[in-house]
Amino acid sequence: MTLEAIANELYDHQTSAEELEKLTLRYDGLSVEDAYQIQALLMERYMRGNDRLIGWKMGLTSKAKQQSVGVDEAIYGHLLKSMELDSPEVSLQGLIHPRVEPELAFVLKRPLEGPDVTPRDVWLATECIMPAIEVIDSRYKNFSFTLVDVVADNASSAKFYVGPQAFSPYQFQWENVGVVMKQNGVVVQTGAGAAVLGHPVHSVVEQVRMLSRVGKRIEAGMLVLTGGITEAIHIYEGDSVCVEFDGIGELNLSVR
Ligand code: 0L1
Ligand code: MG
Repeated sequence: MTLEAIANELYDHQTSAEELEKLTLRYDGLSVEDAYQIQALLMERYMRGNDRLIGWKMGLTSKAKQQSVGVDEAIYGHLLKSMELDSPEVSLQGLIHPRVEPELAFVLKRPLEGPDVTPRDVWLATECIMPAIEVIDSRYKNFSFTLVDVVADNASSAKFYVGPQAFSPYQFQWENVGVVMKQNGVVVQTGAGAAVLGHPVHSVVEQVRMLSRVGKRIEAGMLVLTGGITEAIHIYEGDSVCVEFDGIGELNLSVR
């Protein structure tokens, strides 16, 4: 089986919302580098259609999430235009077993590249920070995977919603911004920006470094979803999810 054939298999399952067995149960010897190549081929397939790359996302950025998958590194994925929700409503159609998590999105005004990027470079290149909700959806049975599987599946990316209000990068100490997530009025998760690699700016640094290993960079105008501030929660038809970001307002997502 070629990496291209595996990417096509994932494409078919992502677009038909049908679960599949883990790749690592079926194909021997896939490396994390192979998995990122599969991810890139998968994204090229979407972009050969009418889609385009609008940003990047970091995943597994909290110690708790890394432990639950048994890894000690964060991962990245591509964000395509088709994943962006233009209103705070998500349809379950086309999704398998979605979960949502609160995130902070960095929006860049200048490109960022290279292995030596620092938080200072990120601040200089950041136009604004916006609260967001990511809808993740693993294509694997029971939402169960290894590092290789989840990287190949574009880091479980499915949909995301970015709130309408942008904030100055200097307005808050983002690691201290608290988050309360409610599902149908009941508090289900709490966290703070520090859950994301100690500070969400480190997530953008890591994203740039990881991309530099494959000769890529983040372009001006793109956004970076920096990683879940809390654990992700399962969502069901009719749910309403409210995420209160301390000092910067709330986002409300309806599930249809
Ligand atoms: O956005 C994320 O943190 C998802 C990373 C992949 C792990 C998962 O699906 O929970
Ligand atoms: Mg995420």
